[in-house]
Amino acid sequence: MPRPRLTAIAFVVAVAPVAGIATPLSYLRTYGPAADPITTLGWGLGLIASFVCAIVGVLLLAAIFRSRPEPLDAAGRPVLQRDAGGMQFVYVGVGLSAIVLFAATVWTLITLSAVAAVPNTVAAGIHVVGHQWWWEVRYEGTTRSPGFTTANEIHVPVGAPVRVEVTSPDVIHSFWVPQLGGKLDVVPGQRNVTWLEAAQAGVYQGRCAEYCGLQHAHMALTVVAVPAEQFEAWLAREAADADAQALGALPGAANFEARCAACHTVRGTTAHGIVGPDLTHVATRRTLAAGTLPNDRVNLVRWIAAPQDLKPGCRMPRLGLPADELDRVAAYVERLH
Ligand code: HEC
Ligand SMILES: [Cu+2]
Repeated sequence: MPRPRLTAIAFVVAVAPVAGIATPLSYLRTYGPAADPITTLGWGLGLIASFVCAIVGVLLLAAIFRSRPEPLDAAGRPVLQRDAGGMQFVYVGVGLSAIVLFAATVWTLITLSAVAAVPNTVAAGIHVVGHQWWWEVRYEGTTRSPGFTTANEIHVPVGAPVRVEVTSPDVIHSFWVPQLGGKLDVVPGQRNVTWLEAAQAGVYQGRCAEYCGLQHAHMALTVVAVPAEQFEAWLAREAADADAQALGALPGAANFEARCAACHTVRGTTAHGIVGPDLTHVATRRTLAAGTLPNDRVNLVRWIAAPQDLKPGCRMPRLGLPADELDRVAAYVERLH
């Protein structure tokens, strides 16, 4: 093998694990009390397992290479040894393994109980519905803000727990934001509950973690953690209806109503569809179609023109809009902030 390639491989082997910790989907470094105990446990069990492997390896090598003089009888012939002893090592080994495994079990149970129970007071309650292949996100109403529905992007206040309840109308999905919490299966006919808490402001990545059909790989979600005041402001903005009057005056309003309203809701207008994501404030989201595309004008036009090219099999059909209508509808959607 040529030298540069060897160097490259060595580099990847050495750097990948370190770089891996820094990737947004890595669970090797987490950012909050719903996830940290799991990470600590993971590293702990990993270290224990490595240590045990090392000890066993060393003992094995010692047994292989240790030379013992073969016992001979008076005439110089090898003596057949029936029982050379050594069972005590087996007892000691089994005993030590049992202690280590028992300790690991207890540690696991303690970790589970630390992360499983939702804290008594939470800053918000969210109901997440896993659809093929996007996330509907319903914020429960509070005394400060009425409930509302959005999609694919969850906002949370920094340093406060948020309760997350998950359901599915179609197949099994799994809700996973590795850096903020454990995985939770999303099972039709079942309400499962977990929680998230971000200790630091930031944007965290989530994924569907249970294969759920063709576009499973394009079923991402984003969690945006911001200081409490910013979170309250976001809640108020998202809970507000769209400005129906301003929207109604846009040239694309009638086209949207005719082509899109059967599947999409824009609160405040006559669009009440529930097949696809609520679009009331879609222009404020970072991505389109569950992380498939960054949300900008070019991608919005591409998406509306040909969702089946960008996310084949998704539940938004190719609508075949003529170019001028496409432009008007895109301009309308862009105003949904
Ligand atoms: C038959 C139902 C249906 C129709 C009609 C429809 N959509 Fe969709 N739309 C969906 C579904 C389902 C999704 C989610 C796709 C996914 O991410 O898998 C979606 C996603 C979207 C998204 C991305 C939303 C987000 O939160 O990321 C936009 C924007 C959008 N549609 C705009 C439109 C516009 C504009 C029209 C009319 C020209 C339209 N849709 C017509 C079903 C529909
Ligand atoms: Cu999935």
